[in-house]
Amino acid sequence: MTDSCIIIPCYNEANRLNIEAYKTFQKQNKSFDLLFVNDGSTDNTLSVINNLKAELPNTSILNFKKNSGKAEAIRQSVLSLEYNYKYIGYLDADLSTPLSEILRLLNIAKTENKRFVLGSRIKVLDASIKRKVYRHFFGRLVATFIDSLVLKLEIYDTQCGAKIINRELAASIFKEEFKTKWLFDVELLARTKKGFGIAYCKNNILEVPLNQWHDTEDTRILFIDFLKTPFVLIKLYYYYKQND
Ligand SMILES: Nc1nc2c(ncn2[C@@H]2O[C@H](COP(=O)(O)OP(=O)(O)O)[C@@H](O)[C@H]2O)c(=O)[nH]1
Ligand SMILES: [Mg+2]
Repeated sequence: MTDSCIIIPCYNEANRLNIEAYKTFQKQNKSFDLLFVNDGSTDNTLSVINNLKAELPNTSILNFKKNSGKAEAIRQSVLSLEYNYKYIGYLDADLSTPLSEILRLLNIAKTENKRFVLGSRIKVLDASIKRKVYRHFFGRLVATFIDSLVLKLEIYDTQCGAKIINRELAASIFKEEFKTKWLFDVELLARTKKGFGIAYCKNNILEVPLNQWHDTEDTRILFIDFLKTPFVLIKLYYYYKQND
């Protein structure tokens, strides 16, 4: 057991999981534990991750019979973790953010003593950030509203699926059920701000530009959920509104 655990939410990932990438990385770097969470998949994700676990060091599995969505699955996983972890993280199963990058975020959290480290997809010359043009465009539009309407923390990218959070902070911000399905990362930040204040956020949250992020072909997000985004943002605005 290490001092950090990275949660990998999996919903129908049997064909998308890059087994070799997980094997190669985890055998070479035993820097964190991996927790694969199967969230009521209807394909054979469970047997794929069971096979993976048999070959990988520091790996465990949580299996939910019924699908409850990424936010709730990660919440339940965080709440189930042992107290001896210092850091908890999560990462998309398709490795859009590679494992080497989540390790870099973890090391930054440790050396810079930060409690919430966010991977950020900023397209700059020497980074390899590949997102389809329409996803980049809508992603930036939503991100702009998220920060200017809900958070007001000057965060560029809340929606990247790679995060590292100090365990004590995580225990507090994952305690209550989320109000939304796909914007729970925003809720985590809004809860940090509401619970600990803006000065705490400025000192303890760090956004780190990723060197590599590659979109994979398909997505589990339904078009209908995407259409609902403006209404969800308004809901979040009213729910987490503060006098600041
Ligand atoms: N636990 C759980 N994870 C999910 C669910 N839907 C998607 N995910 C996971 O969330 C991550 C991101 O999903 P993806 O479809 O790649 O979303 P995108 O990259 O934002 O388009 C992947 O690890 C998925 O397996 C769900 O219903 N439950
Ligand atoms: Mg993806």
